[in-house]
Amino acid sequence: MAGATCAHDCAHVAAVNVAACAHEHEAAVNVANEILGTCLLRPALGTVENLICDIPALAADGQICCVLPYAPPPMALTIGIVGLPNVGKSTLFNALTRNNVLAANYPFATIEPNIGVVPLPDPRLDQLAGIFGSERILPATVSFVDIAGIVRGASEGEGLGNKFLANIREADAICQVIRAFDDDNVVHVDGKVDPAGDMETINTELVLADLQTMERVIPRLERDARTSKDNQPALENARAALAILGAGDTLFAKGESAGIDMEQARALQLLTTKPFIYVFNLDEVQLGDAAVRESLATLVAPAEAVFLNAKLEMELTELEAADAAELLESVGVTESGLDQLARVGFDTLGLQTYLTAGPKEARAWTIGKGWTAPQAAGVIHTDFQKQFIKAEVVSFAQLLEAGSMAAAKAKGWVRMEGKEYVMNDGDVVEFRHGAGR
Ligand SMILES: Nc1nc2c(ncn2[C@@H]2O[C@H](COP(=O)(O)OP(=O)(O)OP(=O)(O)O)[C@@H](O)[C@H]2O)c(=O)[nH]1
Ligand SMILES: [Mg+2]
Repeated sequence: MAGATCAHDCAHVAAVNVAACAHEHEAAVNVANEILGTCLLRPALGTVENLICDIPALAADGQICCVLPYAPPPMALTIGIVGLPNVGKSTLFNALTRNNVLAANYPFATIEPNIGVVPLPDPRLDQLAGIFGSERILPATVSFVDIAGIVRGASEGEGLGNKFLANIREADAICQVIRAFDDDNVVHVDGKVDPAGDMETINTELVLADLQTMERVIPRLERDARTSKDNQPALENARAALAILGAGDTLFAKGESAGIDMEQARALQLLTTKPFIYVFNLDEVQLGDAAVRESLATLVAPAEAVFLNAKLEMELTELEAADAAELLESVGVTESGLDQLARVGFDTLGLQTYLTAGPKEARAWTIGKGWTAPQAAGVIHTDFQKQFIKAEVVSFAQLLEAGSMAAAKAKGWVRMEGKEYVMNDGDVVEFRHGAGR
């Protein structure tokens, strides 16, 4: 599946694959190291360890050949885009990633997945680069994976079937695109625009895909449980998850309240354990209509809803920032689709960013909410975490108010924090560590 983004010789990746399959861990690491200088297997996989761990799984799904130019930071938010055919997934993908993959007025225009890495908009970075005179800016990134449309009966082989769902198995969140726009010229696979019905169809197919996974997983867990009593809880957890899926519910919606160990369920590669973000593709009139937005939001609550017009988003990419903002405002919207998706994605997944800056670069790093300073340092380099000493921290707002690091220090706003420090969004940090000494 080497697509338009494939920038590297896939034979290398196949070599890693072969080595990994032969359990020659060291050989695989060597080959991976060789190729990692210039490329990555997937944007979500930042380290050699991850690459190696995921190779057997990726190989099993035939995903091994998708190579992207190396660039992303170690932790990037990856969002998989799903929905019925012809609802605007690829149009949205193109708008988000400023790409030009086929978006066409017929079902199943997309067959192979498209992967795009997008810098996360963060106006703080420009200001930070100004303060430090940084040569370049490195924003955090969000990756989007655009896949083929799913139809009712996909689990039974209808349309393109559901095998391609494996392409979003690595995604952190699932973004479901739902058509609400009316346009007689754009075919709807079920003959009518019906947001609630479409969501039901997609949710059902995702649940059925998980039930198929369970058919493979449960017998294995049963065998494990017979071998050792210690494995019994894992089997029971899977059975409880199976009961939820069997009732037609997603694990994201019902798992936690039913006492499911979601970490364990996630490890079983069940798609519906992932957080869902719902994107309604509205026309311009609907977009400005609060009543329409509210009625759609109630369909998905408590999950978050994003409202946008995919075609308009596409037009926005061709405009200067000020003109784009003006056009959005003219239809009653204050935030672009990318801004909304990134914000909701970060919220849903409990992510935040912290900042580093110097003369070379001003950079944003993605971490979880509640992470400590050493954990945050580990995102830059695992050695920084292992040999963490202290973190010099100032909030972005205070640094901006002071105007320089020296002025912020003079005001006593720059703090020396230790191992227990819990990071805040927008902390500007310099880590002291013993690595490389
Ligand atoms: N009127 C209108 N048409 C749209 C909008 N978004 C997408 N379309 C049109 O809908 C058709 C399908 O768009 P795609 O982006 O290819 O849809 P998709 O969901 O990727 O479809 P598959 O790849 O077939 O699953 C194209 O002709 C688009 O121009 C929208 O917001 N309004
Ligand atoms: Mg498409």
